[in-house]
Amino acid sequence: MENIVERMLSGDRRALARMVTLIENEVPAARRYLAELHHHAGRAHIVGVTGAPGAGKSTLVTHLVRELRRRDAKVGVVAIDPTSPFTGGAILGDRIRMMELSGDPQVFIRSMASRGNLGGLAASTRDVVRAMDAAGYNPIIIETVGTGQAEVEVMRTAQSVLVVSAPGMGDDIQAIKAGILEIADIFVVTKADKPGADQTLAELAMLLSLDSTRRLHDKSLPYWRIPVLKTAAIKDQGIPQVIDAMQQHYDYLVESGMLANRAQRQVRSEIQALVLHAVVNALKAKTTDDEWQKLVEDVTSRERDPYSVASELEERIGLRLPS
Ligand SMILES: Nc1nc2c(ncn2[C@@H]2O[C@H](COP(=O)(O)OP(=O)(O)OP(=O)(O)O)[C@@H](O)[C@H]2O)c(=O)[nH]1
Ligand SMILES: [Mg+2]
Repeated sequence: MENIVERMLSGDRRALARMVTLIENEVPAARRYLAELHHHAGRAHIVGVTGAPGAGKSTLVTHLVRELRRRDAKVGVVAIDPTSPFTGGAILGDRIRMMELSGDPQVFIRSMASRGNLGGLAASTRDVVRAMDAAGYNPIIIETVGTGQAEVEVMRTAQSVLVVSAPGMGDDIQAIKAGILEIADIFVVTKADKPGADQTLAELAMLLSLDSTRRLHDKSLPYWRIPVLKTAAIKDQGIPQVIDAMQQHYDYLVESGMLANRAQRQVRSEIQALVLHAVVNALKAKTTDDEWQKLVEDVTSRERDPYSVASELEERIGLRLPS
């Protein structure tokens, strides 16, 4: 069998699909393949789409992909945990619409379950994006539900983040106030065919004007004014404008040097996370559950202190010389 990496690089979709499965299952060989793929990645524009359950993210993504295909792009989509408990019946229709797109050889769509730990999801998303990027997909869109810590973590992989809200979801604005404003590069008010869209638009514009003073502090840098756009996906309205804004944001990132900056920050934290992961695994391999229990009890009862216990374990995995 020809090398899976070579097959992927020559455009074999089944090889890419298999690679994604290897990544999701955390198969050790995936790491070796990813090391090779890394040298071929770095060309794709990575776009995150996030927002409350049912805000219209998948519908928007489906229409964005169609428009990108009209513009002749080869598009990748990673949908994380698309089975939101909130929208119930909508999910199936949604998936079917996305499946229609996946009949197109220039579109690669993959859903990923948001099981496992926080860091784990962010790491596998990053690796899946790396694989799609190496395979020539550009842009790559990541859809995540909600505004929790896991999603914010996943959104770090994205270079441009679209925050989606629908009219008449008052909680949405609250969620945005609670932190998502920090990561938004573009706002999209979906379902503009419904009443209340203009009010949502006005509320967002208001929030942004309050926030803009903070962003203007460094006058030497080019300034990105966060656009607030509206779409009515079911009427196919507003979609090209969203694609244009994505492209403009990418250009801004390149011109301001932010793209390179972000890439460096990410690489640094990725390497740190890999080392940390190895340390945790080494610790697990060298300590039994009973031992852990005993150590925890000793510290809790104050017979021992956490520092000397940590020193002892560091010695055991070779991080510290015996004292
Ligand atoms: N009227 C109207 N309805 C829309 C529009 N976009 C999406 N919807 C509907 O809103 C519902 C939710 O849309 P989705 O695209 O599944 O939303 P989502 O944010 O991906 O949902 P989750 O992934 O479950 O969080 C569906 O019933 C869509 O048909 C729109 O532009 N106008
Ligand atoms: Mg969805």
